[in-house]
Amino acid sequence: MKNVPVNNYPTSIQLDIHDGKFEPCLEFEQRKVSDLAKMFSDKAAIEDILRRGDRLVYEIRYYPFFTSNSDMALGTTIIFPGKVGNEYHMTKGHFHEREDQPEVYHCVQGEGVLQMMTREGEYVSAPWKADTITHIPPQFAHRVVNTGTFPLVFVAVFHVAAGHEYGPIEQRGFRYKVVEKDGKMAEVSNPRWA
Ligand code: PAN
Ligand code: ZN
Repeated sequence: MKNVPVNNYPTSIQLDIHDGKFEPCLEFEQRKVSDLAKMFSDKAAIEDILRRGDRLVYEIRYYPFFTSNSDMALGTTIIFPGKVGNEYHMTKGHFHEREDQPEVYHCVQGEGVLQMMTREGEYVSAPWKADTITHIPPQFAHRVVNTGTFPLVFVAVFHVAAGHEYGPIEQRGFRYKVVEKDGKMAEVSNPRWA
């Protein structure tokens, strides 16, 4: 993270739980269907969306609390409702590069699923609704899926030094995919793990 001031004093920020916004926001990122082309499995659905001009899936806002000797950070993510094929909108998902770095996620609005998985493929999913808080141990990759019809907003607390590793999830995804089936949310086996 660039241009982040060091501040050795306590800091408070005010969050809008409806859209995950806060001021000042030190880093802002948007991820579109094109950025998640390796994550969603229905390639024809992706091409169709891209032909019509791409689509925003989620936004991330970061506030790193850098002091002289610590790097705790806050991130808020808003995942807009929608599907690519039958797969619900979701974050890319990643492992932390450092094996001693856990994370806490707090869902402040919406409903969905937090998927977690070790490198060996041990899979745990947590059903999510407003005010579900989940501790993600260091060895678990993590991805949030919005299965509702409203934006899902969550707050993440982590150390910047944790680092993000996206490669393994880009290559194989999680063991299960979260899809709409017969009008309902379902977790179905991911063929890339067969
Ligand atoms: C979060 C995530 C954020 C976006 O801040 O980075 O929700 O998800 P992806 O990074 O998977 O696109 C976090 O887990 N930080 O460690
Ligand atoms: Zn993380």
